[in-house]
Amino acid sequence: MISVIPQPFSLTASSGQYTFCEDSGIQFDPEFEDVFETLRSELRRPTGFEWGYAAGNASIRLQRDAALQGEAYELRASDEGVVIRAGTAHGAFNATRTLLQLLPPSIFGANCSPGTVWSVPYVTIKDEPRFSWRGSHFDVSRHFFSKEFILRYIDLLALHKLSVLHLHLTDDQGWRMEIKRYPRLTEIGSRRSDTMLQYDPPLYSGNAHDGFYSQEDLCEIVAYARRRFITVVPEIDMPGHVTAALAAYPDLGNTSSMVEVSKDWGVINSVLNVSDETVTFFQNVLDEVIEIFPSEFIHIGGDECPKDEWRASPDAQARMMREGLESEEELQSWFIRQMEFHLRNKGRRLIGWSEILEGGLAPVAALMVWLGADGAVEAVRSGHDVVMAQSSHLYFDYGQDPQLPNATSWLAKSTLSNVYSYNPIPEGVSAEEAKHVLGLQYQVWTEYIPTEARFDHMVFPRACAAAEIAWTQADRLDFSDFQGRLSLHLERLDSLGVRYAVVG
Ligand code: TNX
Repeated sequence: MISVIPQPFSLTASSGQYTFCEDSGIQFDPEFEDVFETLRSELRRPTGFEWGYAAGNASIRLQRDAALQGEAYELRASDEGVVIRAGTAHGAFNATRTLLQLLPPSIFGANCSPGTVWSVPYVTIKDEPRFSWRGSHFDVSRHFFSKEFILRYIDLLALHKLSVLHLHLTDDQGWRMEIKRYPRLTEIGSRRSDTMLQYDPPLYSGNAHDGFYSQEDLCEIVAYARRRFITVVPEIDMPGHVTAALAAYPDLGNTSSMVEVSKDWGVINSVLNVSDETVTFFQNVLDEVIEIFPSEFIHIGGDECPKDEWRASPDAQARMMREGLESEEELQSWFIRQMEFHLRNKGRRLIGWSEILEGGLAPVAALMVWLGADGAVEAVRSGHDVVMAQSSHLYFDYGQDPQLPNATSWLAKSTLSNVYSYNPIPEGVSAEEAKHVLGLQYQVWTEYIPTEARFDHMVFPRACAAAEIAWTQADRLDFSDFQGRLSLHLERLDSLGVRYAVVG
């Protein structure tokens, strides 16, 4: 059985298979040298073969074909071996992800499997993605995860041809990125005294929780991802979800009362003040973020910012007067625009959650839609790009087993078929407007995901479904066919040591 996830654009199989042997070599276009190196190291360990460069008679050929654009590739396996053609290294890399899935699942094993017949079926595949933004969000604030775990996750994303890792680096419960100019952000902000285990009735772990990434760690993550054609999009959440920053630098807040790095979940009332100093502080933070992360988009959060403090603050009210703003929602937009302007000056684009639409969207900002699709429709109609990330289908902190009660207090469920059925093009949007839908991503909020095993369980296999709907053309999507392919794919995840959920 041929099982490729995500399903390629077209795949034609014929009878027969090509078998690799000890002498199998790889030939590659010089532009694809990095792709060759990565593939070689992946093939070596499980097969025990060398996979050296072969000038003639190679078993795998990575050829450049300028007619193929962007991420597109073609892969043909026949009695002459495997020929991969692509116009870019990204396309060639995508092809190698498919090639690995044509081999026996033990190709993903950590150990050498002598005696395995390393063959691929004769097949012709032409492939290209439906969307360019095929993402996973990862909340490393609510729980800290090690750099090594993130690197492993990047390989898993690449295997599924995902293209974006959105790191949610800051929130009320922890600031996880080293900022050289403001060391207290991590000295104070990366540590909380306790962790909520259950919302109602409240129950706590009794243990402190901490951790952060040095700038060096983050550079390593970015470089590792880049080699696998994954863009890391950093998020610094503001002007709400900032309790960790306020604990470190109380002057950023609206009141004189001290706050602690939060041990509770939910929406917290303490938010940033709107002084010039606070705006500058966060612009300075973004400057360090830009240095580390080369992504076009920089995420500034913008979600769930309660307005009570601004309503009560004479300074905030004075700012509204001065700037001619009529509501606190407009004040939030004003704050976001300060960041947008700053990022634009540095050649970057701002992206933020649904709520940044509320008081008017900054000119070139893009919207990450987690709430209703109305926001997406409004944004695309006014010429803004959107990334679809709706909680109705793409929140992987939600339970996935229809039989089990929700482990979390959040109400919704998101089963595998629910994820697969998600339509990222909002209803009523024209074909022209739909071009502003860059793609989709699933979110992994980690309030109730304290361990790596739990992470695997919540993310897989739903990530496989999300990857398919982001990559594969809508008319090729078929849930029962997907389930058939998934059964073999799970053997690959077994080889990789992924502790996926077994549901139903
Ligand atoms: C809402 S989505 C949030 C997060 C929570 C999540 C839990 C969004 C932009 N904000 O802060 O972690 O719900 O499902």
